Amino acid sequence: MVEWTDFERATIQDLFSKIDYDVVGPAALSRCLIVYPWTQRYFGSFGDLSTDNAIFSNPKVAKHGVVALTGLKMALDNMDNIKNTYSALSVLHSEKLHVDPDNFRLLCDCLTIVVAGKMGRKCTPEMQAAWQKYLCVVVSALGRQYH
Ligand code: HNI
Repeated sequence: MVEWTDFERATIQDLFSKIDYDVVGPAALSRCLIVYPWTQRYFGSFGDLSTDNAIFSNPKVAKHGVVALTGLKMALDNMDNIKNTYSALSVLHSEKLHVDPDNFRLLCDCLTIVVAGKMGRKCTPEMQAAWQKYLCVVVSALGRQYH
């Protein structure tokens, strides 16, 4: 089981409480689809992803950005049981969606850039370390059902 300090728990809670899901979720997923265009291959049913503007204004991308960000927050209420929290989503992404698990980290990195961009200098190295640890643990849990 992953150990969390009080500072880490409080920092992650605080960061999530300051996130505007409807802005940050779509921005992170759009960024991922633009910077790592091969991630578009999983979203063939989402319509036009042919240009940066098409991605930014695609309502399905926006909606799914919020879904993924909400999914990332699931662990917040289950910090001592993160592996089990993601077992169903891990099976879904591996067995049904066939998403290469390397992509989880790419999306999380895009999310970190968006969050850090919004926070500016308020984001300290210690806060970023706690956030990064949380995302790493979630990514590991999401990749757990792959074989
Ligand atoms: Ni992901 C569906 C959570 C990364 C491709 N994804 C979901 C759902 C959640 C979710 C929640 C909805 C499940 C349901 O309907 O039961 N995804 C997450 C989380 C991450 C993540 C927490 C964290 C990194 N997903 C990714 C990545 C990709 C991805 C990196 C591809 C590059 N996900 C998908 C696809 C779907 C999906 C594709 C189905 C979308 C749809 O609506 O058809």
